[in-house]
Amino acid sequence: MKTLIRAFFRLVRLLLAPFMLLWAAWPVRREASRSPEAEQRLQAALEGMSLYHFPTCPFCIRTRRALRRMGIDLPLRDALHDPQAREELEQGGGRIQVPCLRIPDANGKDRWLYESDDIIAYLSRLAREAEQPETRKAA
Ligand SMILES: N[C@@H](CCC(=O)N[C@@H](CS)C(=O)NCC(=O)O)C(=O)O
Repeated sequence: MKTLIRAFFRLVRLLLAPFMLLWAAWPVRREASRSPEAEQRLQAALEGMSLYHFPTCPFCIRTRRALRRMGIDLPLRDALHDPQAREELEQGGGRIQVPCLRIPDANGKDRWLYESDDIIAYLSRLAREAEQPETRKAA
């Protein structure tokens, strides 16, 4: 019975995949562009980060679209098709769940941020702080 249910969901995922990919590729409205100085600060803050994802996972697409909207380009690690990325996610983060943002730590111990809402909020904050560095000092 379990196998049947799993096969059913796999079939549903397969049928939905083209629509999900279309949604993923659909244009987004880009937020106002940053000054070169803010862009430089943002790039410094994003240094070494990567996003672990599945190509057709709705939470991942939502996150990737939010990144495009914010004009943030992060290296993507496909934890569905790339066994090494999957292993890194499981070993580093502790579980296979995507999206997950890998944030390098100065001490060499990475932080693994799960939950699309949290990832989007975290990156929005970095983008905001890059625009207004004084808010970072005040916080
Ligand atoms: N609440 C989470 C949900 C994430 C989620 O359910 N991701 C699914 C893929 S769509 C997952 O990682 N499943 C694990 C697996 O399929 O092994 C979020 O918003 O990020």
